[in-house]
Amino acid sequence: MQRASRLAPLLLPEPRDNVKQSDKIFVAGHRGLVGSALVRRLLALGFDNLVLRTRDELDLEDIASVRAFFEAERPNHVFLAAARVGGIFANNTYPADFIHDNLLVQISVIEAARATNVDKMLFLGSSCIYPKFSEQPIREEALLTGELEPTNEAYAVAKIAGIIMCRSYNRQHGTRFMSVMPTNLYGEGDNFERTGSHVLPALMRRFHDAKLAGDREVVVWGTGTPRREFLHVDDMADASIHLMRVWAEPSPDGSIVGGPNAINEIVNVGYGDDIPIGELAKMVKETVGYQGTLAFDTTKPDGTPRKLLDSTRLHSTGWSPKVSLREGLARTYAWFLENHDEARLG
Ligand code: GFB
Repeated sequence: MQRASRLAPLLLPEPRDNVKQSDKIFVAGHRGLVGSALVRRLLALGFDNLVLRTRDELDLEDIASVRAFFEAERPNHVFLAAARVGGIFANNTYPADFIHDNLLVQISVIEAARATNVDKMLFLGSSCIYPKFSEQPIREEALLTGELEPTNEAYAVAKIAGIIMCRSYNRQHGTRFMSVMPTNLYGEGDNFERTGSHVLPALMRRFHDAKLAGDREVVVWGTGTPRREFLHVDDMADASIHLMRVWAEPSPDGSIVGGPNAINEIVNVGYGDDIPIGELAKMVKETVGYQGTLAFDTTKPDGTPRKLLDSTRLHSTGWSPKVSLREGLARTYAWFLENHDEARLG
């Protein structure tokens, strides 16, 4: 596959006004971890002309319903934050669901956005769709240069298809559909169920339950040696809105931020450093106040050994993260305690 930087656009997107506070913005997946943070941040920034639909109100996998919704609402901009997501166990156990559901949502929303002339759309990829053994830190150019991590190959192929679909629509139809690649996200509104969740909320739930039950030991999956980078979801939301407003837009000197082909260039959104899972487990243990010991179940998969992102491209636009892991863990646990019943406990 040709690199986006060498892919000359067939049609150049028309420069349009930037994102205005009066513009209508559709946040697809607004009740999820990223979607709910996007709504909080957009409202805080005065973007209050939001159109939101729950899963019961709009089935994003239903192509005809999504098209009818876009025809009726005609949003100016879209954050495509809806997806079937999960941790290593969920991805490894339900690959058909991950590829089927994510492809359908992407096809429905991307095509409807084109057909109704959405000004700009931001699509969410993920750091786990880079090759398993990418050179660290991972640059955007690494996409599609090597074997994928087997445990989440189905999800990765679906997300890569979404990125290529956005690029293809931009080239053929002159749309402005951009893709960002977030690292592992966590925070208020996360999924805390025992097996299908990501590592950070899964461990927080496990230490919490063990503390209440007086268990002497908590099991951590794998060897604890893989390293992960964690970005708080409020930073992710702020970076996404920042990029939607500046990336591939004219800068004061008249150049296009990110270069003439920026709309087709993915942008990594990372925190900037990573830690071993074993270290994370100790930090979560301290946050929860659990006094017992850790044990590692090496029958469980480790997954990708490391996936630290190179976020130079994002930092070149003047953005940097604000929430440290220590602070983010404290905020997440406080939210969990206040919202224990609804924290998607499975
Ligand atoms: O967040 P996670 O499940 O997914 O992290 P990935 C998995 C790592 O944490 C592995 C270890 O090394 C696990 O062995 N781990 C330890 C645990 N204890 C636990 C636990 O209780 N639960 C979980 N889930 N892991 C995901 C992709 O990869 O990254 C998704 O599978 C998504 O598609 C996400 O893209 C961002 O970070 O390995």
